[in-house]
Amino acid sequence: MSHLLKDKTALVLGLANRWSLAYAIARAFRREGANLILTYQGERQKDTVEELAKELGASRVLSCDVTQEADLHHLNEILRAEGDQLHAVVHSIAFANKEDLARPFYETSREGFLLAQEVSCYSLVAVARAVAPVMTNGGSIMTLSYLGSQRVMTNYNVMGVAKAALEASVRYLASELGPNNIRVNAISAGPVKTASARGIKDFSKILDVVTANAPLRRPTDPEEVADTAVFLASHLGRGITGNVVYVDSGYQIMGL
Ligand code: IMJ
Repeated sequence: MSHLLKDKTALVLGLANRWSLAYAIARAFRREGANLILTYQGERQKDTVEELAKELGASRVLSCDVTQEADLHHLNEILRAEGDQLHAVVHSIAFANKEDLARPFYETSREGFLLAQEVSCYSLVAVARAVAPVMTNGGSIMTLSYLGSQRVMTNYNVMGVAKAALEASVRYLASELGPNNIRVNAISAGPVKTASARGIKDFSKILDVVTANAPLRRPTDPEEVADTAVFLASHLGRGITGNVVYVDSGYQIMGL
């Protein structure tokens, strides 16, 4: 069996529970021999993530709220103190007020708009700044996106705008970190039933439409997203940066 991430250390941010895409990615990274560092946000998540970390065989679990500059500074210091370099970083973080995903986009408040941008987009920039100095031998930073960044998807609203900014941030970061051999990409996943999708109106209908019309005629499996993350983190992905890779059964190409 190949171990695509042997001797590599990966930091995974945004693992909340077993349904998280970050969980599937961490599992696949571990399968490929990576040393894992996980972060959680807030005391409420601590126990869950520590338990999953044990199960995954992660070497470290750190508290990190990406909206707090002090937390990112602390993350940077811990990574420096570890001594070993970092090779891969997975940013799987997004948030918008629930009301902003249910009412017309033009009713989004200034506060709600800025919150979605801060948590879902600016956090990638802040994380990149915190981790780049420890990626001394080059590396791969990746984030998760969704087609709602490019097309109007019902109720995605303020998140669509945040994902558009996130994908643009990927390109600017890739341009600036490329000379240090740090690659930056996004994986645009098809709809998956995660905690972030639960409670979203008509989510099963959206899944049915994708399944009926996507070239592969099936929904996106978290493990397909995770294997693409392995590829991007590994030597195999060495020529790819600034890209948005669709892992969506091909749905994105369809005009319907
Ligand atoms: C989210 C909203 C509307 C439509 C949606 C989604 N579709 C999909 C999602 C079709 C697939 C899930 N997604 C891609 C997201 O990025 C979700 C982000 C999100 C979800 C919540 C729910 C709970 C909450 N805030 C949130 N913030 C961001 O309070």
